[in-house]
Amino acid sequence: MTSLERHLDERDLARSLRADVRDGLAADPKRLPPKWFYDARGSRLFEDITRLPEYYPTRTERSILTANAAAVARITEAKTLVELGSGSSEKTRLLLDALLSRGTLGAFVPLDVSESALAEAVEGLSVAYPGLSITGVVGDLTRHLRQLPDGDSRLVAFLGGTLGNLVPAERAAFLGDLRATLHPGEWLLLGVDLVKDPAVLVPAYDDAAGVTAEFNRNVLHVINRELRADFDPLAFEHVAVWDADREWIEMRLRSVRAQRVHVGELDLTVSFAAGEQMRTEVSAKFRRAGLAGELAASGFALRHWWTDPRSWFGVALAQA
Ligand code: AVJ
Repeated sequence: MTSLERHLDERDLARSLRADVRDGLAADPKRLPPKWFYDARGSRLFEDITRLPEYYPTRTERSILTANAAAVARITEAKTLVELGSGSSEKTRLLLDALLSRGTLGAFVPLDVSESALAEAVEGLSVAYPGLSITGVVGDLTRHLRQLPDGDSRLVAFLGGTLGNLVPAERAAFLGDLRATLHPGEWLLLGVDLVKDPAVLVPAYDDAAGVTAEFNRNVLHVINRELRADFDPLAFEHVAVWDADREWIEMRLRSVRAQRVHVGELDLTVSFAAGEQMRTEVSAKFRRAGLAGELAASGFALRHWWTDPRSWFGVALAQA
């Protein structure tokens, strides 16, 4: 029992990439949104990142979910699991297994922008969970939440710390939208990376093997291919900095020399000064109290909070 609902196609994606690149390269300072890292190569590089010794979030969140998935199932008794930005199905399986043991679950609804990644995940899960109704939704989590299938007793999982890719105003809009699609009493399971010593944070985004640097530069390969641009990725250096005031990691690309880049599809030429830095990602880090406040402002009540022994990562269970 599987199906796919499409709210996005190649033309929508191409249109939004063009708009993001046009706006981002015209901004001062220049910026590109992190969602364009994830073509097939970028998704593979991100999978590699999750296994790096310095990148603690994935394995830390997994340990928290392993310890608490049964509690999530007992508390929520969810009939439908919705997963936003579904990604690695390993964590999904922890939740599916717990909800199936509890006996409440009937349906799984993964939402992702990548139709190929989604189709693959749906295929794999339909074999492992033959009795489950699975509806993949191809969509953008900042635009298509309202199109999620209606239901009762839904649990929406948004894991991995991806909420941190949104700046505060975007988070408020996203959480407000999500709250508006849920009925009172339905649940949100949110995984967030926590504020900690920059000596731990910075290497997680600037690993010794250079995988994150390659991931960061991948956005230039994507733009070259999709928009007929001529970025020389090796003329840009990876930068990761901790912004202590805003409590986020910022990834940037630094132009090693003065250079001009042409973007054929946009009929656009842009100049970079030597040393100029372009922001490619914000990865915000949270504190329990701050997150509880953001949730409350959007109409969610924080009901449970789980963390690891070092308090490096947090998993929040909130109720609409
Ligand atoms: C997938 C957004 C959670 O911010 O840690 C990993 C992406 N960027 N290394 C994160 C990422 C650099 C990751 N998220």
